[in-house]
This record gives sequence, C-alpha cells and structure tokens, in this order.
Amino acid sequence: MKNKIYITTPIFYVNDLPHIGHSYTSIICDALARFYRLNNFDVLFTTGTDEHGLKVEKAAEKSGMTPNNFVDKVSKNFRELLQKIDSTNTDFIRTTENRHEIACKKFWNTLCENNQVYLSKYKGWYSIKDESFYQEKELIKKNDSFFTADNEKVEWIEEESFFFKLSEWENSLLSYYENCPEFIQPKSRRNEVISFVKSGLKDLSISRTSFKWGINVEDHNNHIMYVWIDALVNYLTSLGYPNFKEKKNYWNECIHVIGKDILKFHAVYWPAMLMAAKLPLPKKIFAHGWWTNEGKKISKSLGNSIDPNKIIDNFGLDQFRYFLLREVTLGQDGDFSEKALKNRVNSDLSNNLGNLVQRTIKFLFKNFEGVLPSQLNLNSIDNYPLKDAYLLFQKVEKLINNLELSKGIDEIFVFISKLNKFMDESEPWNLIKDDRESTARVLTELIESFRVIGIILQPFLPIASKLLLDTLNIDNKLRTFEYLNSKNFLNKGHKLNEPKALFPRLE
Ligand code: ME8
Repeated sequence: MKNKIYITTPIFYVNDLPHIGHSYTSIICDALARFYRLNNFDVLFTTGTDEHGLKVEKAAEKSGMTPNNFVDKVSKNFRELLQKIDSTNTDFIRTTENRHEIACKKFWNTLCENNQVYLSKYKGWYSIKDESFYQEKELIKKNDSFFTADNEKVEWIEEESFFFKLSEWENSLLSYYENCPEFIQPKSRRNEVISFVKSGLKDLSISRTSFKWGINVEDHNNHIMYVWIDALVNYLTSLGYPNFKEKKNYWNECIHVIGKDILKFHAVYWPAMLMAAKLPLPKKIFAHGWWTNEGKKISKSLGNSIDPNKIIDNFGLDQFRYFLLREVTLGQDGDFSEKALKNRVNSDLSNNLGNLVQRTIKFLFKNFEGVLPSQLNLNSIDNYPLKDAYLLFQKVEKLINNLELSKGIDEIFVFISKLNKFMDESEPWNLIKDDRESTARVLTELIESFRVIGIILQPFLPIASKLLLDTLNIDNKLRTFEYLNSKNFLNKGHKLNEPKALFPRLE
C-alpha cells in the first residue's frame, strides 16, 4: 500500500482580493504535493475559502452586495488564482457549502456531548481583522483605545456566548508538545506556542449573537458558531467528516501549512478542540514567515498589495514560484521586490541552469546530430557529476521531508553549479578537436545528469522541467522519482529533441 499524506493551506478570507501571501502558501503546498506524488505517495491537498464571520459580512455590506453574492464573487478570484499557479489541489472547500455545515454541526455537537461547552456571557476585546478575542494583557493601550501588536484597533463586546472549556486542556497540550517535538515547526514557533499556553488559557468564546453571517448552533438559532471553529473544521470536512470512511487514514498524516499570523488558532485552539472531540491530531503544523513589499508590510490601507497574476504575467510562473520557494528559508520572513526576483531568476535559472542545458544540447546537435554518443559504464563511475547525480535525491528528499524547501532546492542548484564546472574544466569545444571519444563521454554524462535534474526539479519548476524532459525525450512514464537511480540511465543512441531556451534572461 502507498504511503499517504494530507496537505492543507489555510482557507482564505474572502474579504479581499488574493495577493502574494496567499499564493505563497498555495505554492509551498503545491510543491510539496507534487514532490510526494512523484515519490509514490497518495496525496490529498486541500485549500479553499473562509466565507463566514463579521469581517466578510462587513466587506459584503461595504460593496453593497448580499453576503451570498459577495462570497461567490470573491471566492472565484481565489479559484482563478489556483488555476493561474497551476495548483494540483485535490479539493477546494468553501465554508458556505452544505457538506461543511454538516461537519461543523457534528463537531459542535460532539464537543457538547463530551461536556466541553457551556453557555455564559462574553465581555472583552475582539479584533474584527483577526476575528480573534484578546486578553487585555495582549494589547497595547493608546489614548483610550486598545490595539493588537499589529496595530489593529480592537472593539469591546458584551454578549451571550457559548464557551469551549479551553482552560481544561492546558496540561494536555503542554505534554503533547513535549512528547511530539515535531508537531509545531519551526522550533522558534513551537517555543512561542509553549510560552503562550504556559501563560494561562482562558475558556474560549465560540459563538456570537450580534450578527448573522455564519453557521447556526442547532437548537440555539440566535447563536452562530465562532468563525474560527467553522474555519478549522474545514480540514475534516474535506476528508468527508463525519463520515470519514477510507479517508480517515489521511488525517494522521496531515500537515497544516499556515502563516505565522494564525499559529495560535492552529497550534492551541485546534488541537485542544480535537482532543476534546476525541479525535486524533494532525501530524504537523508548519508556520511560514511573512512577505513584505519592498520592506513595507503589505496592507489594504497602504494599498501596496502585490497581485500574483501580474507578477506571473510579467515574469513567468516558474520564475515566480522559484523565487518564493528559494529566496527565503521556509519559516523566515521575506521581502519581495522585482529587482530581487530578477536577480534570483537570472543568476540561478538563466545563467546556471538554462545556459548550461542550452549550450550542451546545442553542442550535441552540432557535433553528434542530437544523439547520445557514448555508452555509460556505471560500474566504473568515479567521476563527480554522475556519482553526485545519483546521490542527489537522497539529500533532497531528507530536506523536503523536513520542510526545508529552499535548502532542498539549493542542493539541486549546487549540483548544477558542479555540472557547469565540469563542463568548463572538460572544455568539450577544445577537446573535440583531437579527442572525439572523450568529448562524447563528457556530453553523455552531462545529458544523463540533466535527466536527473529534470526529474527532481518537477515539483519546483513544473513548466521548465517538463520542457527539459521533453527535450531529453524522456518517456512520460519514466519521470517519477523511482527513475532517479543509476539503473535507468540513458543509452547510447538515445535521440534528443532540439533545445528551446528554458529561461530567457530578465532585463
Ligand atoms: O487567516 N506573507 O485567512 P487570511 C505570507 N481565514 N503569507 C501571507 C501573507 C503575507 N504577507 N498574507 C497572507 C485567515 N498570507 C483565516 C484562516 S484556516 C482554518 C483560516 C497567507 O485570508 C498565510 O498563509 O487572513 C496566512 O496564514 C494566510 O494567508 C491568512 O489568510
């Protein structure tokens, strides 16, 4: 039986147009999904839109539309973005769907049956932007108002509310973090969560009565579920909860990829609620960092949101994808600028990879009619390009399993640099003058190395790697990671196709 993995992005609020931050999480997850598929895993990959709550209700009101019409319109933008980035998600969930309402109600009722919910009154601070309750000690006071660390003004609310007994789960959470050190990543985020929980948890208000846009609590129709319960349950809905059936096996293998802004909800509230519902926990929560635009926080009020559609139209999808995945270590913050993107693309993709492939294959066509001119003898391999080529996957796999995406990609490009060095030291353009056989060997080793690179780069550069593998004339069935080893090398006489430029330089 194949190994399973379930990869999730947050579901995005439909109060606004999608921007670079949303595409970042989606691209990370898509690269992982492609990687695991090529590595013979059964992959479920879900994403979607978070369509309820006060924030969305207000956005609908502002645009003069009913919430239903508004969410239909904005959710479409997110689905179109996924098409634009050629995302391979297996599900797209909208929290206004019927299957989700069923899942939420079941989850809520299970918490009630397990004596985890009680009715009381909430009095305290609320941030509409974060859809989050705050304790006063978490806020900053300016004049007579209170603000979150992100400078968002909070409002005081007082209303009847159901509460979840979050405070009962403090010790269970702490021992879970202790026993499963891989559960929250990166490590710095794990430490943050631990100290947050250690500082004391209060019961969580989980229903609202002052507005209507959400899922009703059964038998208490004046209450709607807190939008974060509604949102988190999406990860179960996508697996068919409450009728999990065969998909339940994926839940233990779930990785939630999120931005660091929503760590508390995923690493504190969600596991506590799952424990309270007597459901297993996901395997891992990875909180990535934050993108700024030329050093500035991306925000609606600054009007400096970056439209991923435009970047892709101007620079190319692989180029955008590569920049996001390679430029920053997953977990750290990153700064977006067109200049940085161009530099990264030109140095790694055009110069290092594109030029090497182009000049090698052109040379092969000029001197050997585009046919692999030599038979590799892998028993006697002691030269560095091929030996390294066949070891590359092991290194990359280990890094990707650790979610060290930029390091994994870097490892591939270190190898490509070595190939460039090999090419330059071998000087085939001189060698051919009096040693055609050695030249043939050098070219054959380079082309076989390209086969390895083409296969291994597919999750990160889907378009260019396809072009490369097509140029190398590799059968579609022979492009998964099991063919990365030395047993599947290309034989003498293998015919290539004319090369096309992989990455024209960005000016
Ligand atoms: O929080 N840099 O939705 P949301 C990096 N609906 N990532 C960014 C980013 C940036 N500047 N801006 C946004 C919600 N993101 C809830 C989630 S899940 C059960 C419910 C990404 O529309 C990042 O993944 O505010 C972040 O966590 C997410 O968008 C927040 O999206």
